[in-house]
Amino acid sequence: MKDEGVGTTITQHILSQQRENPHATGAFTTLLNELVVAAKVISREVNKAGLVDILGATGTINVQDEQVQKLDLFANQVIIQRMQHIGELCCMGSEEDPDLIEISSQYPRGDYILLFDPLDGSSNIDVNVSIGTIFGIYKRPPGDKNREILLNDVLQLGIKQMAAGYFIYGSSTIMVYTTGAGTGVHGFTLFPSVGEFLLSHKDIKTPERGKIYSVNEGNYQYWDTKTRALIDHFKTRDAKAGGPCSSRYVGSLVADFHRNLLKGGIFMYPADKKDPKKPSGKLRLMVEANPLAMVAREAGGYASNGHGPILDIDPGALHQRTPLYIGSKKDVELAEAVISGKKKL
Ligand code: AFP
Repeated sequence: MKDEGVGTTITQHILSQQRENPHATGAFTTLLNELVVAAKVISREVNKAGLVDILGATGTINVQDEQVQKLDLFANQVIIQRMQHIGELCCMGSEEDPDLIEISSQYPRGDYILLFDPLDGSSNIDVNVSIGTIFGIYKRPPGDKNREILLNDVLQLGIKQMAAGYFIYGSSTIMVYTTGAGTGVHGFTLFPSVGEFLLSHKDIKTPERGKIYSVNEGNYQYWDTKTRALIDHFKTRDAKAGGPCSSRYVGSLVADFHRNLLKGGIFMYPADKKDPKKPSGKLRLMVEANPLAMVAREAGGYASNGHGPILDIDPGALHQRTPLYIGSKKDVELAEAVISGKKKL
């Protein structure tokens, strides 16, 4: 991978990673390649979303008298349909489906588990703000491969992810992913004219401390005093400590995270009292926090729930929610110290 430069395709990159692993079977390569194809299909559809006024908004009837499918459901279906036939997955889990998604019996099963949020930031679809797909890949626990896969097999610590990443459908379509273990975080941009993702961001490293804080401050009244003090700190931090920070928040986790990854900063979705049913905030551990936490860690950043690493949380449910503090290491460490009560501001 040392000689890789701009122009390296995602397929070349995945294959060269496979060659560096003497135990690789090619299964993982097949899996990632198919995910890339699914993302290209979603990207094409997202790009058409700007034409809603001409073609009919999602959920309505278009000029051909067809029902226009909601984009998040479309993305969900594309991923399920494309991924289940390759024979490398034993099950999937999606933000859109309450239960595990079984692999249809007509296809062979493999050892991998794919968890994903098909279209994160869906409230931004109709207003042309970047949205994305987030994914994390795990291996089923060793043992009898013919045994039916159970929810417990899927509820693994984030640290056990074999790969994680995201696609952003924005001013261009970008894929960022890592296979962990020091292999780095790499970004690939889709060149529509050639239909390929080409290496554009090699070995991304995030700044240790950033100048951006990203949070929905409309929730201020629902936060506890520690959370309020933390956000006030980022706004008023003195220049010597790299402040004051700028506020940037578009409401698509994947887009807010990506910007902060490249520029440095912290994204926060704290616990709040807005909805008694969601005391841990809004974001989902398995399909949002864990994959991005792995990317952040591999890029030199950190992700915490305010008390410890996201990647060490033992999940109790597929759709478990978690507070999330993620981004530049020093900023997230400070957030953790404040929220856990170790440091007073
Ligand atoms: P939607 O997919 O429902 O738009 O939610 C997006 C999201 O899960 C995440 O991408 C954002 O960071 C966060 O929610 C925004 O939530 P608020 O609207 O409460 O700020």
